[in-house]
Amino acid sequence: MNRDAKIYIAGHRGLVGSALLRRLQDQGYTNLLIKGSKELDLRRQVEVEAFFEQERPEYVFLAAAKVGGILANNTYKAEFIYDNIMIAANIINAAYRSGVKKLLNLGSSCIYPKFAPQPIKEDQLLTGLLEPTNEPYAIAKIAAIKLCRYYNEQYGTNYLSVMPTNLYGPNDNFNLETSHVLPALIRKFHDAKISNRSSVTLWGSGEPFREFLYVDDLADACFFLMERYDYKDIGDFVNIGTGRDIRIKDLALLVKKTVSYEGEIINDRTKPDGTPKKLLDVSKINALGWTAKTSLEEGIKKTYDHFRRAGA
Ligand code: GFB
Repeated sequence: MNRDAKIYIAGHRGLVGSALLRRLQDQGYTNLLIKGSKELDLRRQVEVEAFFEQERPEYVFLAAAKVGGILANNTYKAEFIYDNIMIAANIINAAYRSGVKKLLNLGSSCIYPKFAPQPIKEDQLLTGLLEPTNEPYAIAKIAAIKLCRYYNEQYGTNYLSVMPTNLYGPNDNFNLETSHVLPALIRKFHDAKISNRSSVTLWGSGEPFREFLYVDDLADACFFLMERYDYKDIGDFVNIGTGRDIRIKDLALLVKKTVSYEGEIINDRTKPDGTPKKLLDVSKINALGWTAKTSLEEGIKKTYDHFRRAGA
């Protein structure tokens, strides 16, 4: 991508989009196209087509989505499936109609079957039933992968898809009802510490395992792929992760230590555990020459520092 190439980052205010924006700005890209959700409703096909017609970006990072943790996914199922299908279908089709050179579509590790053999390889897609708590989101993300694949096959487009593991980092969502586990634990331990509360509640049993990738590492991987590889090199999609996971209850202890909280941890078993384990096989992305750099300890420290500075 030339430094003056016109690059559209869909979802630039979100966790992933803002990390992509940081990375591209750091690399000296000056012609970055960003639109707030108030200015452009990506669920409206006519608005999206008019935007692409008018702006004609050369490259697109499709990081816009309705996202959330296990409770949000399990509560707003219709919104998660509708919004995410519309966003992906509108952007991918408008990219084709306006001649976008290359698009990178952000997926999620929840596309895989609940009980896929671990670590999960890319070829496990659609080999079993999905985790019910995030089936709507997963179906929408699978549809986006297939849209890219079939546009590439029929129209000769060059649309890549990446499947990151659970992400965290600066500018995450720290709302306790809709967030993912890591930002939720940072907020819970921090608030309990400053309010001198005797305990923090952990949802579920704490027994599931999760893999966590620091979001700036994901942005680095997306930039790496967009720069060096085409659809013909990587196929339908590629997993992006660290290759290591941690039990939720041990994650809680790690965040507790980072925040220096002294109180108790109590389990709320009325909340769902979700998938027992979803460790990604990252041999494909590693073979392409990319590996994650940020350790979980370091990433949590950086995220907590940013959280305190931002006064989130
Ligand atoms: O991060 P999380 O909400 O999403 O939950 P998933 C991960 C695990 O952490 C679950 C537990 O077992 C939760 O029960 N957990 C413990 C908590 N305490 C908390 C808490 O305070 N808040 C939250 N949120 N969880 C998501 C999908 O699944 O993974 C999304 O729902 C997306 O669609 C994302 O795919 C990557 O990892 O279970």
